[in-house]
Amino acid sequence: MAGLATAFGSGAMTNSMDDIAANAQAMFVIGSNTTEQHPVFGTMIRRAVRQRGVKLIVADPRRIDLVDFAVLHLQQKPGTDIALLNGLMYIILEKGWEDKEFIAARTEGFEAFKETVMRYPPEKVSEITGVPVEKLYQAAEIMGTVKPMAVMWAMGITQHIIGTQNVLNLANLQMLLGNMGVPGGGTNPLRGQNNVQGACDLGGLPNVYPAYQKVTSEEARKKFEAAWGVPLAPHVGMTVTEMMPGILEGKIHALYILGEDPIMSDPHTEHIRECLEQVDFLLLQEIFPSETSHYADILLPGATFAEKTGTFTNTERRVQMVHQAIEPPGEARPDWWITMELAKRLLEGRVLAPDAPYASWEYSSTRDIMKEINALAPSYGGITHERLEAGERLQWPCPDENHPGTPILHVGKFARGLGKFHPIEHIPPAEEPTDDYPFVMSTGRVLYHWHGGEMTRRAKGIMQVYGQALIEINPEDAERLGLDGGKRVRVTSRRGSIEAEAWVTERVPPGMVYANFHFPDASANELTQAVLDPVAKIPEYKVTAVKVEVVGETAGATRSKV
Ligand SMILES: Nc1nc2c(c(=O)[nH]1)N[C@H]1C(S)=C(S)[C@@H](COP(=O)(O)OP(=O)(O)OC[C@H]3O[C@@H](n4cnc5c(=O)[nH]c(N)nc54)[C@H](O)[C@@H]3O)O[C@H]1N2
Ligand SMILES: Nc1nc2c(c(=O)[nH]1)N[C@H]1C(S)=C(S)[C@@H](COP(=O)(O)OP(=O)(O)OC[C@H]3O[C@@H](n4cnc5c(=O)[nH]c(N)nc54)[C@H](O)[C@@H]3O)O[C@H]1N2
Ligand SMILES: [Mo]
Repeated sequence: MAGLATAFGSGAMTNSMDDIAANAQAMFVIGSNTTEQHPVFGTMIRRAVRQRGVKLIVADPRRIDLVDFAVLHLQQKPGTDIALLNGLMYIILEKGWEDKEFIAARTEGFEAFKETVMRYPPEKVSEITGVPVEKLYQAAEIMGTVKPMAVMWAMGITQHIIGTQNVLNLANLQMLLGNMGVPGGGTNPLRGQNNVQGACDLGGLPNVYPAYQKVTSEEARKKFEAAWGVPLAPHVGMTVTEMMPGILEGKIHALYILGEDPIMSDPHTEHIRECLEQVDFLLLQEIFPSETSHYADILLPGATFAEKTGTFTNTERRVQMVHQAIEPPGEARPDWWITMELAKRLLEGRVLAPDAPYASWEYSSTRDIMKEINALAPSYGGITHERLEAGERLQWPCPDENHPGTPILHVGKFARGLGKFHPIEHIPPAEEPTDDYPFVMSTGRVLYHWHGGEMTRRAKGIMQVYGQALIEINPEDAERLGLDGGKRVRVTSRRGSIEAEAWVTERVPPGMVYANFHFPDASANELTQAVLDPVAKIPEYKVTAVKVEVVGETAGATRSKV
């Protein structure tokens, strides 16, 4: 839930959910299992389709539930989104459906981009992606003629070595169509953790201070040094995915982990075990004795969301108040309080300028912390507890007390001036199927569980509905392997092996299996590998080459539908 130093996810929605639900005429959902992972917005999308006849296109290697509401399902092979998008943009250009006025007035770099796209004719794209040429034409026609179209994506787009390029290519698509800065359009990454947006906004990243002020900017550094009264490092820090191997390289000696469960959620679990065994000191701040707690030297009990007061910033940059409903049990304390007490002890005698306005670490509540945020993070300047308490629905940027907040970004102008087209070439995933590992495994979540399952596996009702890991496999493959529906499978990659019950289902195409990381005894991360996107440092969780074997009978019959 906290996910503070996380490398996952990127950017922010340019449009709000209400706006998209009310104004989009077409929607393109790519790499987002919206009804299971963002059920509130998923419901809004379904309603828009049913009540307003919105044309929904879903691009996902799996037949997810949202496909039932789509006019078109593009079922690309995992890791081929660049080729897919280039192919669609090729057709849009071929037919003259691009927004010439928008391109001329608001963008740059179009010619170089066009040159690249023109190397992706539909036949070639169909070969790379497995999507029939005819469907490419149908999709391009909807995109080119139905305006505005909103694009939504999630981890199916970002968890690749080409995650950043996928995102840039979706921005290319929306600029090409002139769908930026308008109601019902935009580029809309659906953020995952309930406060991952807030954590990034407030500097929970290695390269920025609060409100994305760069650590490498001398001006920004001076500003925060003056505010906090301590010297600050002028260089970019490490992401989680760099810290873990950093332990074995002798670069990292101690870890302070708040609300992350790397044994469950980081790629290649065996490697993570080795790293956590090696690290000299591990301080873990948790609400439960998680799988990672076995490696902790000290466990500090945090209070849960219901036991503390503060704000969460959601996927559409909206800051929301949450009030304490119950008392924390035992010695549990709110995370901010624990961090404050640690900081006071660490900084004793070390603050150079004790008179600096925020040097003391004296906060009596999150209201005090918000005042500091208002003063130091310009986009949060006017988002006060008082206004939120009064019921205002504020989305940043909201620079001052009189500002109403900003529901849509980039109206009239992009943050950097002109929007830049980026030429993007297809790069295959790091691991492709071979004779030894003939299946592609993709990984993700199910509706009923939350990541490592530390919270959801402790809920009896949920365990009654979904009580063990299931591996999704296509009926054709199941038959070929001799899997009659009542058997377990062993899935093996170059890094490890898991055994679990198979869920024989048309949700996955032949040649693909889908696994989750909700259960420690069969976590997909035993198999995944820590290859990273070079920019965002996000691991390629969505493509792993595996083999699948049948291992024997199970007691109960396998469900065909959960
Ligand atoms: N119930 C529940 N809800 C959650 C969470 C949870 O654990 N449980 N976690 C939250 C968090 S932190 C996050 S980040 C979000 C994640 O939300 P999502 O990203 O929607 O969820 P995922 O299950 O990771 O996978 C998304 C989709 O990507 C598809 N996919 C796989 N490979 C590819 C590919 O190569 N290209 C494309 N285009 N698609 C591909 C998968 O088939 C899947 O349908 O969910 C949030 N919501
Ligand atoms: N194979 C595979 N692996 C993945 C992904 C994937 O799609 N496939 N997705 C990745 C993504 S997008 C994400 S976001 C990560 C998520 O990975 P994690 O962040 O590790 O998972 P969570 O279960 O959300 O949270 C971790 C811990 O926070 C604790 N916690 C909850 N509330 C609080 C609180 O208020 N205070 C404190 N101190 N602790 C709290 C919970 O008990 C839990 O053990 O997983 C990543 N791993
Ligand atoms: Mo996430």
